[in-house]
Amino acid sequence: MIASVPPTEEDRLDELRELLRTAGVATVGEMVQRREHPHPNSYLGPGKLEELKAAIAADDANLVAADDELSPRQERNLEAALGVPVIDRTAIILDIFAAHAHTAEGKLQVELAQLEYNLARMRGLWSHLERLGGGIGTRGPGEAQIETDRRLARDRIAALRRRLAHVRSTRSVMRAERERAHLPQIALAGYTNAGKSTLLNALTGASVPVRDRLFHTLDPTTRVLRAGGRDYLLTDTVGFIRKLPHQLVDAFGATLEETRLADLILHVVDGSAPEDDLCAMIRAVDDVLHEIGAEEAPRLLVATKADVIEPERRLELSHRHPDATLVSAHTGEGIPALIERVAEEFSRTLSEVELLLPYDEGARLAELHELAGDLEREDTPEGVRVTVRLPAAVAARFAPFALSRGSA
Ligand SMILES: Nc1nc2c(ncn2[C@@H]2O[C@H](COP(=O)(O)OP(=O)(O)OP(=O)(O)O)[C@@H](O)[C@H]2O)c(=O)[nH]1
Ligand SMILES: [Mg+2]
Repeated sequence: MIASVPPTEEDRLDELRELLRTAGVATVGEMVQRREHPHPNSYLGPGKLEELKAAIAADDANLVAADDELSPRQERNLEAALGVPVIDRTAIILDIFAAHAHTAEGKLQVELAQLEYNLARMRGLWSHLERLGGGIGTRGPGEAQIETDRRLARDRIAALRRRLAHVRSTRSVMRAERERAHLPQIALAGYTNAGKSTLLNALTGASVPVRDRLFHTLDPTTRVLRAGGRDYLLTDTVGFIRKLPHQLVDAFGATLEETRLADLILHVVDGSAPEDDLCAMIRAVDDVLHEIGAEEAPRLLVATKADVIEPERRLELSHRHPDATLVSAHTGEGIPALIERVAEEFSRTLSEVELLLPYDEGARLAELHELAGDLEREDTPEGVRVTVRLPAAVAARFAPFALSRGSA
Protein backbone atom coordinates (compact mmCIF):
# COMPACT_ATOMS: atom_id res chain seq x y z
CA MET A 1 0.00 0.00 0.00
CA ILE A 2 1.53 3.33 -0.95
CA ALA A 3 0.61 6.81 0.16
CA SER A 4 1.62 10.28 -0.92
CA VAL A 5 0.90 13.92 -0.20
CA PRO A 6 2.02 15.80 -3.30
CA PRO A 7 1.97 19.57 -2.71
CA THR A 8 2.09 20.71 -6.34
CA GLU A 9 3.24 17.99 -8.68
CA GLU A 10 0.92 15.58 -10.39
CA ASP A 11 0.73 12.07 -8.99
CA ARG A 12 3.94 10.24 -9.63
CA LEU A 13 3.26 7.16 -7.61
CA ASP A 14 4.29 4.93 -10.53
CA GLU A 15 7.84 5.79 -9.61
CA LEU A 16 7.39 4.69 -6.00
CA ARG A 17 5.80 1.52 -7.38
CA GLU A 18 8.94 1.00 -9.53
CA LEU A 19 11.20 1.59 -6.55
CA LEU A 20 9.25 -1.00 -4.59
CA ARG A 21 9.34 -3.45 -7.50
CA THR A 22 13.12 -3.04 -7.63
CA ALA A 23 13.23 -3.69 -3.89
CA GLY A 24 11.11 -6.84 -4.38
CA VAL A 25 7.82 -5.52 -2.96
CA ALA A 26 4.49 -5.80 -4.80
CA THR A 27 1.97 -2.96 -4.52
CA VAL A 28 -1.72 -3.68 -3.91
CA GLY A 29 -3.13 -0.17 -3.68
CA GLU A 30 -2.34 3.50 -3.50
CA MET A 31 -3.69 6.66 -1.97
CA VAL A 32 -3.01 10.34 -2.58
CA GLN A 33 -4.00 13.22 -0.38
CA ARG A 34 -3.92 16.76 -1.65
CA ARG A 35 -2.94 19.25 0.96
CA GLU A 36 -0.57 22.18 1.17
CA HIS A 37 1.89 20.36 3.46
CA PRO A 38 2.01 16.86 4.87
CA HIS A 39 0.45 16.72 8.34
CA PRO A 40 3.31 17.39 10.80
CA ASN A 41 2.27 14.61 13.19
CA SER A 42 0.90 11.92 10.94
CA TYR A 43 1.85 12.83 7.33
CA LEU A 44 -1.77 12.20 6.22
CA GLY A 45 -4.71 14.04 7.76
CA PRO A 46 -6.98 12.21 10.25
CA GLY A 47 -9.76 11.48 7.72
CA LYS A 48 -7.36 10.10 5.13
CA LEU A 49 -5.73 8.00 7.81
CA GLU A 50 -9.04 6.26 8.54
CA GLU A 51 -9.53 5.67 4.81
CA LEU A 52 -6.05 4.19 4.54
CA LYS A 53 -6.69 1.92 7.50
CA ALA A 54 -9.80 0.55 5.82
CA ALA A 55 -7.94 0.07 2.55
CA ILE A 56 -5.15 -1.83 4.30
CA ALA A 57 -7.73 -4.22 5.75
CA ALA A 58 -9.59 -4.56 2.44
CA ASP A 59 -6.44 -5.26 0.41
CA ASP A 60 -4.74 -7.29 3.10
CA ALA A 61 -1.63 -5.09 2.90
CA ASN A 62 1.21 -5.64 5.36
CA LEU A 63 3.32 -2.56 4.66
CA VAL A 64 2.74 1.13 3.91
CA ALA A 65 5.27 3.11 1.89
CA ALA A 66 5.22 6.92 1.86
CA ASP A 67 6.53 8.85 -1.14
CA ASP A 68 8.43 11.36 1.02
CA GLU A 69 10.98 11.22 3.77
CA LEU A 70 8.92 10.97 6.96
CA SER A 71 9.97 12.58 10.20
CA PRO A 72 10.53 10.02 12.97
CA ARG A 73 7.39 11.32 14.64
CA GLN A 74 5.26 10.94 11.50
CA GLU A 75 6.56 7.43 11.02
CA ARG A 76 5.85 6.41 14.61
CA ASN A 77 2.37 7.90 14.63
CA LEU A 78 1.49 6.32 11.28
CA GLU A 79 2.58 2.91 12.50
CA ALA A 80 0.58 3.30 15.69
CA ALA A 81 -2.53 4.40 13.81
CA LEU A 82 -2.31 1.83 11.00
CA GLY A 83 -1.00 -1.21 12.82
CA VAL A 84 1.43 -2.15 10.01
CA PRO A 85 5.08 -1.18 9.43
CA VAL A 86 5.57 2.10 7.56
CA ILE A 87 8.62 2.92 5.43
CA ASP A 88 9.48 6.10 3.60
CA ARG A 89 10.93 6.84 0.19
CA THR A 90 14.40 7.45 1.59
CA ALA A 91 14.52 4.08 3.37
CA ILE A 92 13.44 2.29 0.18
CA ILE A 93 16.10 4.01 -1.92
CA LEU A 94 18.72 3.27 0.73
CA ASP A 95 17.66 -0.40 0.72
CA ILE A 96 18.01 -0.62 -3.04
CA PHE A 97 21.43 0.98 -2.90
CA ALA A 98 22.46 -1.48 -0.19
CA ALA A 99 21.38 -4.42 -2.34
CA HIS A 100 23.14 -3.09 -5.46
CA ALA A 101 26.47 -2.02 -3.98
CA HIS A 102 29.28 -4.33 -5.10
CA THR A 103 32.63 -2.69 -4.56
CA ALA A 104 34.16 -2.04 -1.16
CA GLU A 105 33.79 1.69 -1.70
CA GLY A 106 30.16 1.38 -2.79
CA LYS A 107 29.27 -0.70 0.25
CA LEU A 108 30.96 1.69 2.65
CA GLN A 109 29.23 4.66 1.04
CA VAL A 110 25.81 3.03 1.39
CA GLU A 111 26.41 2.02 4.99
CA LEU A 112 27.45 5.57 5.78
CA ALA A 113 24.24 6.94 4.24
CA GLN A 114 22.12 4.41 6.13
CA LEU A 115 23.74 5.24 9.44
CA GLU A 116 23.23 8.93 8.89
CA TYR A 117 19.57 8.30 8.16
CA ASN A 118 19.24 6.23 11.33
CA LEU A 119 21.17 8.70 13.45
CA ALA A 120 18.71 11.45 12.55
CA ARG A 121 15.83 9.19 13.64
CA MET A 122 17.49 8.45 16.97
CA ARG A 123 17.78 12.15 17.59
CA GLY A 124 14.10 12.62 16.90
CA LEU A 125 13.17 9.80 19.19
CA TRP A 126 15.43 11.12 21.89
CA SER A 127 13.95 14.62 22.00
CA HIS A 128 10.50 13.06 22.03
CA LEU A 129 11.33 10.96 25.08
CA GLU A 130 12.98 13.93 26.72
CA ARG A 131 9.69 15.82 26.51
CA LEU A 132 7.84 12.85 27.98
CA GLY A 133 10.26 12.92 30.86
CA GLY A 134 8.97 16.31 31.96
CA GLY A 135 11.55 18.81 30.77
CA ILE A 136 14.86 20.12 32.00
CA GLY A 137 16.60 18.02 34.59
CA THR A 138 14.41 14.97 34.24
CA ARG A 139 15.86 11.99 32.45
CA GLY A 140 13.31 10.34 30.23
CA PRO A 141 12.95 6.58 30.00
CA GLY A 142 15.44 4.89 27.73
CA GLU A 143 17.35 8.07 27.14
CA ALA A 144 20.64 6.62 28.35
CA GLN A 145 20.27 3.70 25.96
CA ILE A 146 19.56 6.03 23.06
CA GLU A 147 22.53 8.14 23.93
CA THR A 148 24.69 5.04 23.86
CA ASP A 149 23.22 4.00 20.51
CA ARG A 150 23.87 7.43 19.11
CA ARG A 151 27.44 7.37 20.32
CA LEU A 152 27.95 3.95 18.75
CA ALA A 153 26.45 5.19 15.50
CA ARG A 154 28.70 8.24 15.53
CA ASP A 155 31.78 6.10 16.20
CA ARG A 156 30.82 3.82 13.35
CA ILE A 157 30.27 6.80 11.05
CA ALA A 158 33.73 8.14 11.90
CA ALA A 159 35.24 4.68 11.30
CA LEU A 160 33.44 4.39 7.97
CA ARG A 161 34.69 7.81 6.88
CA ARG A 162 38.26 6.74 7.72
CA ARG A 163 37.91 3.46 5.87
CA LEU A 164 36.46 5.23 2.86
CA ALA A 165 39.35 7.66 2.83
CA HIS A 166 41.68 4.70 2.96
CA VAL A 167 39.96 2.77 0.17
CA ARG A 168 40.11 5.85 -2.01
CA SER A 169 43.76 6.45 -1.44
CA THR A 170 44.89 2.99 -2.41
CA ARG A 171 47.59 2.87 -5.01
CA SER A 172 45.41 1.59 -7.82
CA VAL A 173 42.91 4.40 -7.43
CA MET A 174 45.69 6.96 -7.41
CA ARG A 175 47.23 5.47 -10.52
CA ALA A 176 43.94 5.39 -12.31
CA GLU A 177 43.42 9.01 -11.41
CA ARG A 178 46.85 10.04 -12.60
CA GLU A 179 46.45 8.24 -15.88
CA ARG A 180 43.15 9.85 -16.37
CA ALA A 181 44.17 13.34 -15.44
CA HIS A 182 45.46 14.28 -18.85
CA LEU A 183 42.58 13.11 -21.04
CA PRO A 184 39.41 15.16 -21.36
CA GLN A 185 36.72 13.67 -19.16
CA ILE A 186 33.11 13.13 -20.08
CA ALA A 187 30.50 11.98 -17.58
CA LEU A 188 27.18 10.33 -18.33
CA ALA A 189 24.57 11.74 -15.99
CA GLY A 190 20.86 11.22 -15.92
CA TYR A 191 17.79 9.85 -14.28
CA THR A 192 17.97 6.27 -13.08
CA ASN A 193 17.01 3.76 -15.79
CA ALA A 194 17.43 6.42 -18.51
CA GLY A 195 19.84 4.16 -20.42
CA LYS A 196 23.25 5.53 -19.37
CA SER A 197 25.05 2.19 -19.03
CA THR A 198 23.61 0.92 -22.31
CA LEU A 199 24.85 4.09 -23.98
CA LEU A 200 28.34 3.69 -22.48
CA ASN A 201 28.40 0.17 -23.87
CA ALA A 202 27.27 1.34 -27.31
CA LEU A 203 29.79 4.18 -27.40
CA THR A 204 32.83 2.32 -26.15
CA GLY A 205 32.19 -1.40 -26.54
CA ALA A 206 32.19 -1.81 -22.75
CA SER A 207 30.04 -4.44 -21.08
CA VAL A 208 28.55 -2.70 -18.07
CA PRO A 209 25.58 -4.72 -16.80
CA VAL A 210 22.24 -3.26 -17.80
CA ARG A 211 18.80 -3.98 -16.38
CA ASP A 212 15.33 -2.58 -16.35
CA ARG A 213 15.40 -1.66 -12.71
CA LEU A 214 16.29 1.43 -10.73
CA PHE A 215 19.80 2.16 -9.51
CA HIS A 216 21.35 -0.84 -11.20
CA THR A 217 24.66 1.01 -11.50
CA LEU A 218 26.25 2.43 -8.37
CA ASP A 219 29.95 2.09 -9.00
CA PRO A 220 31.56 4.20 -11.66
CA THR A 221 33.00 2.64 -14.81
CA THR A 222 35.32 4.55 -17.10
CA ARG A 223 36.17 3.66 -20.69
CA VAL A 224 38.05 5.35 -23.50
CA LEU A 225 35.90 6.99 -26.14
CA ARG A 226 37.57 7.76 -29.45
CA ALA A 227 36.07 10.81 -31.15
CA GLY A 228 37.42 12.92 -33.99
CA GLY A 229 40.91 11.41 -33.75
CA ARG A 230 41.29 12.16 -30.05
CA ASP A 231 40.78 10.04 -26.95
CA TYR A 232 38.35 10.94 -24.19
CA LEU A 233 37.45 9.21 -20.96
CA LEU A 234 33.77 8.44 -20.58
CA THR A 235 32.40 7.58 -17.14
CA ASP A 236 29.07 5.98 -16.26
CA THR A 237 27.95 6.45 -12.67
CA VAL A 238 25.01 6.28 -10.34
CA GLY A 239 21.70 7.61 -11.64
CA PHE A 240 19.64 10.37 -10.08
CA ILE A 241 16.03 10.49 -8.96
CA ARG A 242 13.53 13.03 -7.67
CA LYS A 243 14.03 13.64 -3.95
CA LEU A 244 17.36 11.84 -3.97
CA PRO A 245 18.13 11.32 -0.27
CA HIS A 246 20.66 13.91 0.83
CA GLN A 247 22.39 11.22 2.93
CA LEU A 248 23.27 9.50 -0.36
CA VAL A 249 24.47 12.69 -1.98
CA ASP A 250 26.76 13.23 1.01
CA ALA A 251 28.03 9.65 1.23
CA PHE A 252 28.56 9.32 -2.53
CA GLY A 253 30.73 12.41 -2.65
CA ALA A 254 33.68 10.66 -4.29
CA THR A 255 31.49 8.91 -6.86
CA LEU A 256 29.66 12.12 -7.71
CA GLU A 257 33.03 13.84 -8.03
CA GLU A 258 33.35 12.02 -11.36
CA THR A 259 30.44 14.09 -12.57
CA ARG A 260 31.42 17.33 -10.90
CA LEU A 261 34.92 17.34 -12.35
CA ALA A 262 33.92 16.31 -15.87
CA ASP A 263 34.83 18.60 -18.75
CA LEU A 264 31.56 17.70 -20.45
CA ILE A 265 28.38 16.11 -19.11
CA LEU A 266 26.20 14.02 -21.37
CA HIS A 267 22.79 14.36 -19.79
CA VAL A 268 21.00 11.18 -20.88
CA VAL A 269 17.20 11.17 -20.92
CA ASP A 270 14.75 8.42 -21.79
CA GLY A 271 13.34 9.87 -25.01
CA SER A 272 10.48 7.37 -24.93
CA ALA A 273 9.02 8.89 -21.73
CA PRO A 274 5.94 11.15 -22.07
CA GLU A 275 6.78 14.85 -22.29
CA ASP A 276 5.66 15.73 -18.74
CA ASP A 277 7.69 12.92 -17.18
CA LEU A 278 10.65 13.80 -19.35
CA CYS A 279 10.61 17.43 -18.16
CA ALA A 280 10.23 16.36 -14.52
CA MET A 281 13.21 13.99 -14.89
CA ILE A 282 15.34 16.66 -16.59
CA ARG A 283 14.51 19.06 -13.74
CA ALA A 284 15.37 16.47 -11.10
CA VAL A 285 18.75 15.82 -12.73
CA ASP A 286 19.42 19.56 -13.05
CA ASP A 287 18.66 19.92 -9.35
CA VAL A 288 21.09 17.20 -8.32
CA LEU A 289 23.79 18.56 -10.65
CA HIS A 290 23.28 21.90 -8.96
CA GLU A 291 23.43 20.33 -5.53
CA ILE A 292 26.76 18.65 -6.23
CA GLY A 293 28.24 21.82 -7.72
CA ALA A 294 28.27 20.61 -11.32
CA GLU A 295 25.87 23.22 -12.70
CA GLU A 296 28.59 25.10 -14.56
CA ALA A 297 29.96 22.16 -16.53
CA PRO A 298 29.15 22.19 -20.25
CA ARG A 299 26.30 19.80 -21.01
CA LEU A 300 24.82 18.02 -24.01
CA LEU A 301 21.31 16.60 -23.83
CA VAL A 302 21.04 13.10 -25.27
CA ALA A 303 17.61 11.52 -25.76
CA THR A 304 17.97 7.77 -26.01
CA LYS A 305 15.69 4.77 -26.78
CA ALA A 306 14.88 6.29 -30.21
CA ASP A 307 13.96 2.80 -31.44
CA VAL A 308 10.81 2.80 -29.31
CA ILE A 309 9.66 6.37 -30.03
CA GLU A 310 6.62 6.89 -32.27
CA PRO A 311 7.04 9.27 -35.24
CA GLU A 312 4.75 11.96 -33.73
CA ARG A 313 6.67 11.91 -30.49
CA ARG A 314 9.93 12.28 -32.41
CA LEU A 315 8.55 15.41 -33.98
CA GLU A 316 7.43 16.73 -30.61
CA LEU A 317 10.86 15.98 -29.10
CA SER A 318 12.63 17.88 -31.85
CA HIS A 319 10.35 20.88 -31.19
CA ARG A 320 10.44 20.81 -27.41
CA HIS A 321 14.11 19.90 -27.04
CA PRO A 322 15.79 21.18 -30.21
CA ASP A 323 19.26 20.80 -28.65
CA ALA A 324 18.88 17.13 -27.84
CA THR A 325 20.72 14.50 -29.86
CA LEU A 326 18.41 11.56 -30.50
CA VAL A 327 20.06 8.14 -30.32
CA SER A 328 19.29 4.48 -29.84
CA ALA A 329 21.84 2.40 -28.03
CA HIS A 330 20.02 -0.69 -29.31
CA THR A 331 20.03 0.01 -33.05
CA GLY A 332 23.01 2.38 -33.14
CA GLU A 333 20.91 5.16 -34.64
CA GLY A 334 22.43 8.57 -33.95
CA ILE A 335 25.54 7.16 -32.27
CA PRO A 336 28.01 8.42 -34.92
CA ALA A 337 26.28 11.83 -34.84
CA LEU A 338 26.62 11.93 -31.05
CA ILE A 339 30.32 11.10 -31.23
CA GLU A 340 30.73 13.87 -33.76
CA ARG A 341 28.92 16.34 -31.51
CA VAL A 342 31.19 15.43 -28.61
CA ALA A 343 34.30 16.01 -30.73
CA GLU A 344 32.81 19.30 -31.95
CA GLU A 345 32.04 20.43 -28.43
CA PHE A 346 35.71 20.09 -27.50
CA SER A 347 37.10 21.42 -30.76
CA ARG A 348 35.06 24.61 -30.31
CA THR A 349 37.34 25.33 -27.38
CA LEU A 350 40.60 24.41 -29.13
CA SER A 351 43.22 27.06 -28.88
CA GLU A 352 46.93 27.27 -29.50
CA VAL A 353 49.08 27.28 -26.41
CA GLU A 354 52.81 27.59 -26.00
CA LEU A 355 54.39 25.56 -23.25
CA LEU A 356 57.84 25.18 -21.81
CA LEU A 357 58.38 21.69 -20.46
CA PRO A 358 61.48 21.18 -18.32
CA TYR A 359 63.54 18.18 -19.48
CA ASP A 360 62.54 16.15 -16.42
CA GLU A 361 58.87 16.38 -17.51
CA GLY A 362 59.34 13.96 -20.40
CA ALA A 363 56.12 12.13 -19.53
CA ARG A 364 54.19 15.35 -20.13
CA LEU A 365 55.53 15.53 -23.66
CA ALA A 366 54.33 12.01 -24.36
CA GLU A 367 50.93 12.98 -22.95
CA LEU A 368 50.75 15.95 -25.25
CA HIS A 369 51.46 13.73 -28.24
CA GLU A 370 48.55 11.48 -27.25
CA LEU A 371 46.27 14.40 -26.69
CA ALA A 372 46.99 16.49 -29.70
CA GLY A 373 48.82 14.36 -32.23
CA ASP A 374 50.70 17.13 -34.02
CA LEU A 375 52.84 19.53 -32.12
CA GLU A 376 55.70 21.86 -32.87
CA ARG A 377 58.73 21.49 -30.63
CA GLU A 378 61.98 23.30 -30.16
CA ASP A 379 64.76 22.42 -27.72
CA THR A 380 65.96 25.30 -25.58
CA PRO A 381 68.39 25.34 -22.67
CA GLU A 382 65.47 25.51 -20.18
CA GLY A 383 63.48 22.68 -21.70
CA VAL A 384 61.33 21.76 -24.68
CA ARG A 385 59.28 24.58 -26.09
CA VAL A 386 56.05 23.25 -27.51
CA THR A 387 53.30 24.83 -29.57
CA VAL A 388 50.13 22.79 -29.55
CA ARG A 389 46.36 23.10 -30.04
CA LEU A 390 44.41 21.92 -26.99
CA PRO A 391 40.78 22.03 -25.85
CA ALA A 392 40.33 24.59 -23.09
CA ALA A 393 39.63 21.95 -20.44
CA VAL A 394 42.96 20.27 -21.09
CA ALA A 395 44.94 23.46 -21.61
CA ALA A 396 44.04 24.43 -18.04
CA ARG A 397 45.89 21.37 -16.76
CA PHE A 398 49.05 22.49 -18.53
CA ALA A 399 48.77 26.05 -17.25
CA PRO A 400 51.83 25.70 -14.98
CA PHE A 401 53.94 25.23 -18.12
CA ALA A 402 52.35 27.97 -20.20
CA LEU A 403 54.52 30.63 -21.78
CA SER A 404 53.01 33.98 -22.43
CA ARG A 405 53.29 34.88 -26.09
CA GLY A 406 56.46 36.61 -27.18
CA SER A 407 58.58 35.55 -24.20
CA ALA A 408 61.70 33.56 -24.97
N1 LIG B 1 14.52 0.18 -26.47
C1 LIG B 1 15.62 0.65 -25.89
N2 LIG B 1 15.85 0.34 -24.60
C2 LIG B 1 16.98 0.81 -24.03
C3 LIG B 1 17.92 1.62 -24.75
N3 LIG B 1 18.92 1.94 -23.91
C4 LIG B 1 18.63 1.36 -22.71
N4 LIG B 1 17.47 0.67 -22.79
C5 LIG B 1 16.84 -0.13 -21.71
O1 LIG B 1 16.58 0.71 -20.59
C6 LIG B 1 16.79 -0.02 -19.37
C7 LIG B 1 17.78 0.72 -18.49
O2 LIG B 1 19.02 0.78 -19.11
P1 LIG B 1 20.38 1.06 -18.32
O3 LIG B 1 21.45 1.30 -19.33
O4 LIG B 1 20.59 0.03 -17.28
O5 LIG B 1 19.99 2.44 -17.62
P2 LIG B 1 20.86 3.28 -16.56
O6 LIG B 1 20.58 4.72 -16.87
O7 LIG B 1 22.27 2.86 -16.59
O8 LIG B 1 20.11 2.87 -15.21
P3 LIG B 1 20.69 2.79 -13.67
O9 LIG B 1 22.09 2.33 -13.70
O10 LIG B 1 19.77 1.80 -13.04
O11 LIG B 1 20.50 4.17 -13.13
C8 LIG B 1 17.28 -1.41 -19.78
O12 LIG B 1 16.19 -2.28 -19.75
C9 LIG B 1 17.80 -1.20 -21.19
O13 LIG B 1 17.72 -2.35 -21.99
C10 LIG B 1 17.63 1.92 -26.13
O14 LIG B 1 18.36 2.61 -26.84
N5 LIG B 1 16.47 1.41 -26.63
MG1 LIG C 1 23.38 2.00 -15.19
